[in-house]
Amino acid sequence: MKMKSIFKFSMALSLLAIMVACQPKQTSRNLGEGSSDAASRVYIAPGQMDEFYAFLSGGFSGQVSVYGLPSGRLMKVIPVFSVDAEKGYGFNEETKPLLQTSFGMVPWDDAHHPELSQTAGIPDGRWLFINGNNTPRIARIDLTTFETAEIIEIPNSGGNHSSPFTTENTEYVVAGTRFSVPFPQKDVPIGSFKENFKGALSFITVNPETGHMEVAFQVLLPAFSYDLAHSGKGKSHGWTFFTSYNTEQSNTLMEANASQFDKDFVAAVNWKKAEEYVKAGKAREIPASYFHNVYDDKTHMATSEEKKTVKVLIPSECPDMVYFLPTPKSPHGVDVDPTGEYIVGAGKLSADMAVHSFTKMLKAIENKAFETTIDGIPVLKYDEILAGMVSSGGLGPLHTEFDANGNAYTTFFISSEVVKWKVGTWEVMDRVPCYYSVGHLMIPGGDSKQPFGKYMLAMNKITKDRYLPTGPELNQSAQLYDISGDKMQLLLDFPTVGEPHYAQAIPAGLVQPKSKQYFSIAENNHPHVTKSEADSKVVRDGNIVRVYMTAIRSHFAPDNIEGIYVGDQVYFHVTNLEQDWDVPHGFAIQSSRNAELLIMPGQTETMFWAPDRPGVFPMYCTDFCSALHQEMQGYVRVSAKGSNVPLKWWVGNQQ
Ligand code: K7E
Ligand code: CUA
Repeated sequence: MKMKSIFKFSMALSLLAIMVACQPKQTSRNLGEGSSDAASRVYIAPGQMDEFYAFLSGGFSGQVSVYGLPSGRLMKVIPVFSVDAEKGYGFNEETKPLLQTSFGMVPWDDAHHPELSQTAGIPDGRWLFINGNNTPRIARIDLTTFETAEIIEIPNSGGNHSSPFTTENTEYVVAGTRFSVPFPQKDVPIGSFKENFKGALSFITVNPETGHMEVAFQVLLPAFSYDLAHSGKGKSHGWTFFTSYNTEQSNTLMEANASQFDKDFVAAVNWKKAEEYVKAGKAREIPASYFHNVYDDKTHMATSEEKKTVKVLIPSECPDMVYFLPTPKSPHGVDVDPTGEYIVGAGKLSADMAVHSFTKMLKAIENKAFETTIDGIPVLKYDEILAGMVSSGGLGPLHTEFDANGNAYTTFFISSEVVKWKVGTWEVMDRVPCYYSVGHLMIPGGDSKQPFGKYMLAMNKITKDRYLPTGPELNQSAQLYDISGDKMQLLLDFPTVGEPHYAQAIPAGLVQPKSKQYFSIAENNHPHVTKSEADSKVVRDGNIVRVYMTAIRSHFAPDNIEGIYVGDQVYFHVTNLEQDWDVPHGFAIQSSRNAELLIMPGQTETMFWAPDRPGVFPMYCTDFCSALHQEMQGYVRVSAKGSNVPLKWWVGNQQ
């Protein structure tokens, strides 16, 4: 820490250079790679703010974490698919519906790919989408509140991995199934994979005003594993590209059996054509069950709706809608360069990386240069669509992002490095090691039409000896590189929350001015809101007791309650009356089998409590809100069932 304060002074660099030069080689603290020069470039002085917001997926944590770049400072963890006790997410009554699915409430998921909404192909800072892989879902996070605003379940899918990857104007986010499943889902022998299983690619519309999602249609493809996707841009706007593996259609020992063929496919879906078919009534409306959950900022509640049908397009009935682009070998990522011309398929078992040309693809379609047809889907001739090969010498390519200067950056998992290459000439420009086993990488705006560039973040699966050991489980981590020069330079390591698969980053100025500070109490339409302390009350209806409670620095009203009985079902509807930034109040009561509430200014949240024994139980505010926060407390008296204690509540002397 002492080191850091030195950097406050402008002479820091030369001073440090002298110090290092004067010291013997064996220092107690090795400054490591990049050292002083790198440190100054990621150092954000206390009180200063970062240049970018970065949103990292939490992988199996089910959450999204928000970091500042270049500092790597963690600013928030946004709960999305997993319940989060810190924020009461999925514990309070208001957010529980967000986690509803056709299987009931599913309190966890595996969150992989954050994707910012775009306007004209450029991240616009309105929303962040992310897929839930395990119980197929897509979530939308509102970037004015940094909270999950909506989750939609994806029907007829098993593992929503190639998702959400928005189109140029956020017309759609997409969802391709990683595990093909019986279509429709039913009890069949697993061995009947080839006849009964299918792979659905879903297109989900996003309302340009509200952001609300709706499954517009699904395209039914053969039972392959649809791994990743990216939507076209510029000249390829109107198409979305999905990689596939297991075109062998095996259902066991996949590590060997799904690696037999020389090439698998990139499925190119012309979604504008698909829209025409839907309009022309070509879609089959089939029964389905999936949930659509929306949080409302005025009622401060989420509601769930079950959807019962979905529109499905069958490629054999809809010519010209889907093509297969042969791509070596079990491709993982598929990435489209900023011009929209080049489609990079990262064949993870292939030495070289095939880049397809969109222009050549259109020509091959026009010339009917087809190798064969699978279930009505033409397979284009590989040689006719190939733009070039990137021979990097790297092993295990996974993902590619782009900068604004015509360069691409690809991660190699096995050789644990990022390789920079020139789009168009396919020439390798630079390579840097990652510590270790890099998966995704991210450049701010690096999958958009206009990369913001400057930094590249590598997300590593294995960290081995990079941090102090923490038992058997070691953190995953991110590494920040400066890419503004010819050579990439490692600047910073920082540990992550969960396993980040992908990330997005955006200049702070596109998000920061819209950040909400509090909710208007006047506009609070929660059905159980209490808009002033005078309105606070306790209402009994049979064994259901509703406490209409307010919170303001530094007391609850009421803060004394009597006449609650064992067996009652108590709902604390707590409204935070504050109308100021950064003044949440918390709420907790002894023995509650719930998390706390964390109520933002102007918001109402509800805790359910079922007292199981007589006594007097304390409740208190959990968030240090003022000098008298510790005094923000009260009592609830619980009496035996059938006893005669009257219902009473008060604060101060107004008993
Ligand atoms: Cu995008 Cu990790 Cu889900 Cu590759 S996946 S690493
Ligand atoms: Cu309210 Cu502490």
